[in-house]
Amino acid sequence: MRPATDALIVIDVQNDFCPGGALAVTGGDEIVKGINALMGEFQAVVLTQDWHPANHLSFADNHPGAAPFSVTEMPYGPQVLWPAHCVQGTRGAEFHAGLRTGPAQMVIRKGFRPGIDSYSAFFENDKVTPTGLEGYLRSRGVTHVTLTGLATDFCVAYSALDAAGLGFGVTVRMDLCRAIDLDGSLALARSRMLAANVGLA
Ligand code: VGL
Ligand code: ZN
Repeated sequence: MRPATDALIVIDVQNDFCPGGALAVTGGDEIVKGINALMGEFQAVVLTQDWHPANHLSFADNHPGAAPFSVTEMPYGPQVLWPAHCVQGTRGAEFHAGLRTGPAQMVIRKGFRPGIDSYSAFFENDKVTPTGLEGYLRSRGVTHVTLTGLATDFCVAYSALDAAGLGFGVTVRMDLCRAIDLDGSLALARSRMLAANVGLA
């Protein structure tokens, strides 16, 4: 068992990010067994859930004429326009059926405001609106986070970088993550994480 100061954060292991889903990540379902096993080592386990309203502005469908995976400018900066995914209350937004959810004490939902996306489990994409996860972890005495889940180059990497910026020790279990890899995004995420002193295990 790891010390209570080390929390496992499982990012977005949801149907829409698994094969057959609306924004499927190659091999997204391959990591479920390993994550389930890892949960047994941690006293603090948090799951995150991408949780968008149908009118979310990160969806290409909500920008007439825009192609999925194109980039638009939002008030807070550039934003990839995704296929609609993880819509609140739909099957696609549910956790993968094989994921153990019982060991988690906390489920944090993000991306629920129509006008702003939230890749990170800590801050929305404007980099200032908090999700509340930092306060939850600090009040439990957590000083280190271990990250797994989907997708390596978006929600996992943004969460890792924010956690490091907040002063947490951070390890990303790369073997228990899978990437979207859009235009070199995986290589970029990897180098940014290394530069931020995130441990890639
Ligand atoms: C994610 C794109 C859009 C992720 C979420 O979980 O990495 N990526 N929404
Ligand atoms: Zn999303």
